[in-house]
Amino acid sequence: ACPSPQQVPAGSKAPFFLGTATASYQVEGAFKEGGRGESIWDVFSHTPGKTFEGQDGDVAVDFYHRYKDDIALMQTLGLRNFRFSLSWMRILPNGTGTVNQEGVAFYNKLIDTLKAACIEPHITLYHWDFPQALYERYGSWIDPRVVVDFAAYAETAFELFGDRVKNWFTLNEPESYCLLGYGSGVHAPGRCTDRSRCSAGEAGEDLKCIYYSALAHASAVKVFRQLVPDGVIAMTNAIGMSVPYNASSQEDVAAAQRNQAFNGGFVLDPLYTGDWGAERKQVHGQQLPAFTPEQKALLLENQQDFIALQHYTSNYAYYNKDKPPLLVDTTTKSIDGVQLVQADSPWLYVFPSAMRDLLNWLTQRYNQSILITENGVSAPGEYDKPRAEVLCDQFRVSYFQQYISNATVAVQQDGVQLLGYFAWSLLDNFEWADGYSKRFGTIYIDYNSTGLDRYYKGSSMWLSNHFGLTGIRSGPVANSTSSTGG
Ligand code: PNW
Repeated sequence: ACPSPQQVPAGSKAPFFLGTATASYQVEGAFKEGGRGESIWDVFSHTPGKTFEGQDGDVAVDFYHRYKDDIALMQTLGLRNFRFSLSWMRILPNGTGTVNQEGVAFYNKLIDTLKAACIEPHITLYHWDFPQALYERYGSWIDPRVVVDFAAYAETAFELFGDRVKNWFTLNEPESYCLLGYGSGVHAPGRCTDRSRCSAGEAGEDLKCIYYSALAHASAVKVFRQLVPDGVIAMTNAIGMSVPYNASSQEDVAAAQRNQAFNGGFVLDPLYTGDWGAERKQVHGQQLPAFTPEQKALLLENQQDFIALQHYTSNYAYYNKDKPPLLVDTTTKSIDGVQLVQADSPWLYVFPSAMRDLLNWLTQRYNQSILITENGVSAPGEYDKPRAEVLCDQFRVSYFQQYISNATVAVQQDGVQLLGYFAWSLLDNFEWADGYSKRFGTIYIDYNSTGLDRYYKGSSMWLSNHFGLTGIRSGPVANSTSSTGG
């Protein structure tokens, strides 16, 4: 028997457990194997001009074939928790209908190998790879049929794996896939109103997407309570913190609070109140699809077990008298003129103290415990640098060290209830529109080697040490053909 994977080991410097995370399209590859159906990300990445250098997830980091080796790497680091997502199209190639037994067999092997290694599986049902067959029928998250189809897929997954897997997530970051996939069009399915940039779409689809995502989530939670009564479930949400630019300005403080409620409450307000937040109503008005009394009841009666927070970056917010109050300006330069350090990804600035502020804001607004399901960084220049330099990823170590210590202070001094922490990501992987040019992994992939060889970066060893995990090998060691080591 395995000791509890969520118990904090003696010697840990953090009062919460550690895991690492991945997502199906970003790591699996094997896009035409095992009876897998097509997804919107296959189509999008194969469309010229959509991703960095036209890169795609056809092979990705070949996790589909190499998962045993990767589990062995996790074991060596002492990792006891692993979050991954199911490819909807491996289980239901057309999104609905007949179950593909080969896809089920793959996830059964993955789950059973993890369990044998005393690593707890945490499953995300949907991490952005929507079945193309359903997209062609009704356009995915902008149509009510998605609520029924997602709940049916969720039911299938709970029935198949719920006997062994007790930790579940419904949808990964609706605020990301709705705004990027239906607002700006830079992610699949590439819809937006600007026809010069997108092939399809109309105004308001990003809001419809959030609306149907919230309803699909609640419908899946409802099924979950019947089928996996001893499990826990949540949606994951990408949330940053708006910090007042000038803390002694009442106007900046108020502007930052409005911006925080507007962004941080976008999806969580509907989940916890059954309705849009006041800030959203003010800004979007009639564009917001209204929740009916039945839908409100569905949301309120099927609440998640905790907040699953994905946090990478934050900014300063300030009052601008020339703008409507809810269109708040932000900056990455402090009032003292200090510029926040930029990661390799242009949207990601390092702002560690905002982690503590955010955990407190969420606790005050929703009074829930929190699980950090993603936190991580791409380090400047990692794409081009020689391997030896990338492995010595002091930038990422420093990021983790500062963010985790701020989370630790939030627990120990502010009373935030933090359940655990998943670093993004276990492995370098397909970073969506950025292709392989951004490396979020704590384990390096040599994309030039035929075996897609893995190497520990310093950050994986730092995490293992910080959480008191090095040397822990509680389970039977999985068969490994891996020759990588650190
Ligand atoms: C996450 N932000 O999305 C996704 O869940 C991962 O699949 C992805 O690889 C990872 O971030 C790194 O990009 C986010 O702007 C994208 O704060 C953007 C933000 C947050 C999360």
